[in-house]
Amino acid sequence: MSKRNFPGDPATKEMRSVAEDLSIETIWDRELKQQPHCGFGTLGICCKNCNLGPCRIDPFGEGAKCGVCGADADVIAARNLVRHIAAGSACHNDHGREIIKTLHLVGTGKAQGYKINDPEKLERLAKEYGLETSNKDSIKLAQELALRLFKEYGQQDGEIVLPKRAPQKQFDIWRKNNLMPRGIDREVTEALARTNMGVDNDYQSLMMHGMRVALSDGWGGSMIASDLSDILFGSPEPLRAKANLGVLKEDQVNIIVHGHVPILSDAIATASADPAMLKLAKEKGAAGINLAGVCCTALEVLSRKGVNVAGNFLQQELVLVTGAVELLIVDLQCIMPSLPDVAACFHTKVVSTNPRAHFPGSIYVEFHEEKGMEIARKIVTMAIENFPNRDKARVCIPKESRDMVGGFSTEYIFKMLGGNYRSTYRPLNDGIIAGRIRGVAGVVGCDNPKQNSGDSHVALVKELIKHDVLVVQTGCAATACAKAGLLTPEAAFQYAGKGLQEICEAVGMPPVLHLGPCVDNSRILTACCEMVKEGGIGKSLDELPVAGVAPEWMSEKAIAIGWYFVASGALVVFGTPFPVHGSPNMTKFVTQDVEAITGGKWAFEPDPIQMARVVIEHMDRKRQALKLKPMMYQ
Ligand code: BF8
Repeated sequence: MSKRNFPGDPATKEMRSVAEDLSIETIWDRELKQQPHCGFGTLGICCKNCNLGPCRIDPFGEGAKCGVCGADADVIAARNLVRHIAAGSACHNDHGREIIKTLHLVGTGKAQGYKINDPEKLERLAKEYGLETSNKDSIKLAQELALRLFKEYGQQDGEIVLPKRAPQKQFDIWRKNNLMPRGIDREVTEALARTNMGVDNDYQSLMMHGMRVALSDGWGGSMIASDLSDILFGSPEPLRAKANLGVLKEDQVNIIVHGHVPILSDAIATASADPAMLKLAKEKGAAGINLAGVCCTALEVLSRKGVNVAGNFLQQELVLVTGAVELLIVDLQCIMPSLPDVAACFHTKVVSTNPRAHFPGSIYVEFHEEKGMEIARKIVTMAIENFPNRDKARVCIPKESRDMVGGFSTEYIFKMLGGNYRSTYRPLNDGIIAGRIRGVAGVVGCDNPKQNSGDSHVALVKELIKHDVLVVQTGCAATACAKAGLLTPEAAFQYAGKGLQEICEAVGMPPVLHLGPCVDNSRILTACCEMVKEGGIGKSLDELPVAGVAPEWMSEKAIAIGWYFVASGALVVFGTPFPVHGSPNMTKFVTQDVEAITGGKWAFEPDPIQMARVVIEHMDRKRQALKLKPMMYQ
């Protein structure tokens, strides 16, 4: 193994060295070539929305203070930011749309290999949407609910339904400030229209709409995606698995699922366990079929099927550098265009599957739910048949993988805290009231070579749990901490403060709860609603001692998520700012002024220990405002 001092976990370090020795370019090499990153882009003050430009604002000297059309730094930064929010929300909302489509196909008997796995949740959701549920079987209800949800996507006026889950005070804030999403697709479309040259030229008005777009994601598309995924693929319950590149197996056919939408990965998981497939694998000389995942789709099949996680965002190329992957199957989102080039250095096949996401150099096998199992078996067969092509001499699988527990959900937290007979959030609220738990922090988002390649998450989360902050996680941040062993009950004894430790011990839970992929950030919203409902720690989300942090964010989806939390009353801390600092007014709006509107606001802090400080101080302020007891052990 190399002695080169790369950041990241041990398996990442090892495989980066291997990649370097093989002259395989990875994200870290490309990041270096981009330095220094464009200053105007970083500050958010370049505009290419029309052909009068591209324009840029001089933030320091005597140069241009507005673009050719007259837009100043405030308008340019706001327009750019709203477009980021719209793009991120569109990704989540489109993900939700895909799952509604599957629900509809199940409801019309056309989806091969899919069924209703959680009929009670289906009924609950149908009732929330005002559907008559009595005397209807799940299939009929699935069809009706799918049509109702499609309608909400295309709705032009009124309000979407799920914000009703929020506490009344929050709901009233959204109504009073005209922040309530009217339809899911409508808000994204309007964002693109408003940010055209010469439409909305007021940065505050633009940002108000940006928040409405983000809310249509968090309380709309993402929440629908999470609920329907539970209904179709099963509501998660905690299960043990492993995380990091060491989950690959030298003697088995290794198949990696990568992307986001669980429709495909669920079918691949079923096909990989098919006895006929296993028999074929043995005939080809393999001891079995090993399915593992990368990025959020990994976390979908982890949460429901206990499939191991091979890696997070930054490790997607390194998985291939092991030389042990027969087939990488991708759908969409967060998939590096470089993957077919890395795969071409080995025998690995890359199969792309979604008509929205094409990858030159990959084999395209279009996925349709109507023939889901048939296509999944075809892809798994391609992987098995590729096993004899593996060059064993080039295989290098790091040993490193860590035990983890995944599969927590808003509903399971009820059961876990209260037991089967007295499902309740009471012990969590009591823990906060008594000063055993300081508050709850969502540590979420991507890993980024600009930051510390995953190390920031680990340092931040250790610091938070040491100060009795219960941490909930999703996405690549969760994988980063899983790789450091923080997602096990045992981690409480090693890293948590005494108060949090006592709660973890009593309940038998880890100090860091894995809530799933990024769309499941909506579970954090609903868990916060349950905390308010349980009583004693405030009447709305902005009164709770909670915060969201994304130390290494990179995706526009992260901006959308952060904004739906801020619009829902939370403090959100990003490791690096999104591009607004070229506009002092926008910077003030996002870090201060917005608080008077929604109760939430942004902070930016690169150092993980300082980041924890910002969160802890915020929680202490909220605790003081609620007149809660001082922390029990600090
Ligand atoms: O949606 S955490 S790198 S994989 S954007 Fe992407 Fe970021 Fe990972 Fe999932 Ni979320």
